[in-house]
Amino acid sequence: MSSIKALRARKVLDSRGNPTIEVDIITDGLFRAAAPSGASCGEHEAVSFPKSVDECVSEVKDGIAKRIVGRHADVVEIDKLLREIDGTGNFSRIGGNPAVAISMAVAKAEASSKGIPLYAHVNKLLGSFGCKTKTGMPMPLGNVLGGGAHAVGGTNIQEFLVVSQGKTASESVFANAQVHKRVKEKLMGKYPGIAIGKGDEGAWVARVDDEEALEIVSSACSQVGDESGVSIKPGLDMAASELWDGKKKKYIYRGVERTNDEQIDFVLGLIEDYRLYYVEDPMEQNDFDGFARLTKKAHCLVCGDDLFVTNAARFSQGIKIKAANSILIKPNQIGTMSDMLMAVALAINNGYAAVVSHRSGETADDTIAHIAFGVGAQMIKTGAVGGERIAKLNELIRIEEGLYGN
Ligand code: 2PG
Ligand code: MG
Repeated sequence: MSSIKALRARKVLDSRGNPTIEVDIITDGLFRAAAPSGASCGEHEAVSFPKSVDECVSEVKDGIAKRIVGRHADVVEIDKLLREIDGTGNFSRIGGNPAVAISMAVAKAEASSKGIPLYAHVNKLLGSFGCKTKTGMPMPLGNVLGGGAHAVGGTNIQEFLVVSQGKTASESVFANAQVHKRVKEKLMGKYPGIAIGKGDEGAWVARVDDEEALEIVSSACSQVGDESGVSIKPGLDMAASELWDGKKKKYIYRGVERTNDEQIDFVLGLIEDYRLYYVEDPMEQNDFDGFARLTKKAHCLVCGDDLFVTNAARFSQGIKIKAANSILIKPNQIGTMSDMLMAVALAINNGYAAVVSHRSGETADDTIAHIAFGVGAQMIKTGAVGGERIAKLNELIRIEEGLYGN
C-alpha cells in the first residue's frame, strides 16, 4: 500500500456555476476527485458545506491535510479518520463534500497501488462490507424531460426518466440519448412555437403538464425502442418532498392538491397507465409508511432517495417495513466511500435494486461509473447528455471496452 505524500484541495466550478471542492491525493501518482451538489437535497443528508466553500477548502488544506499526509492510502482507514475529525455524525463540521472528495481520491490511489482499476477495488471493498457480488454493467437511467427544483417553469414532477438495456453499454447509452432527441422533436411537433429549454441535468424543460410529459416520454421510448431493437422503458423521479406542504399535509401540484392517499392512488395510476419501470421518491422523505403502502401495490421499482439518503441506519429502518424495493446511492449524501458501500451491501443482501446516482450539480468526475460497475448496480442514474453527464456515460463505455477488448 502506498503512503500519501500530499493532499491538495481547491475550489472548482460545478455544472450549475456554483463552487465545489476538488481534491488531489498524491502517492506515486496523482489521484483526483470532485464532489457534486444537489438542488433537491434530503433533510437527512450529510451537510455538504457547513461553511463557505472557501472556508471548507482552507480547512482541508490547513488542518485536515496534516492529519492525512503520511498515512497509507487505505480508504477504510481514512474514512474512519474523517469521521473522527468531524465528530458530528453528519459531517456538519468539516462538510460531507470535502469528506467525499478526499474519500474518493484516496480510493483511486489505493486501487492504483494494488494495480487494479477503481471498479475492481470497489468490488473488493464491498466484499469486505459483507457483500460478495459480481461487477456488472448497469443500465443507464437518464433524465430527458423535467422541472421541479431543477428548472423554473417546467413540470411539477422533477424528472421524466428513461432506462435502456442494450446488448452493450454503448447501445444503452446511445438509446437514451436518442430518446432525449426524440422528446424534443415531439415537443416541437405538438407545440410549435413553445419555448423549450434545458434544466440542470440537461433534460428538456417545457410548460407542459405532468401527464402530457409522460405521454411524450413514453411514446418516445416505444418509438426509439422499436427502431433500435433496444428495450427502453420510462420512469420518474417525483422528488415528492419538494411537492409536500408539511403544514397543509398535502402534495401541491399546479392546480391540484393531493392528500397522502390521493398521492398513492395518483402514482399507482401513473405506474399502470404508462407501464413505468421505475419511480423514485413518490412520497415525501419522512413517510416510510406511505412508501410501504405504495410499494406493496406497485408493479415496478420504487426507489428511496431523500427517504434513505444512502444512510445505512435509515435504510435498515425502511427494509424492516419494506418501504421500497430499490435505493438511490449518492456518495455525497453520506460523505464517505465506506458508508456508501455499507448502504450498497445492505441493498444487495436484502434484494433491493441499487441505483448509483449523480447529483444535479456535477463536475466531470467519473467516479460513480466505477462505483456502479464495481458493485454490479442495476442502474446508474446520470443524465442522458451534457459534458458532466457524458463524463460518466463514456467511462462506462471505456470500462466495457477494457473488459472485452475492442
Ligand atoms: C435527485 C437528484 C439527481 P439533486 O433528486 O435524484 O437527479 O437531484 O441532486 O438535485 O438532489
Ligand atoms: Mg431523487
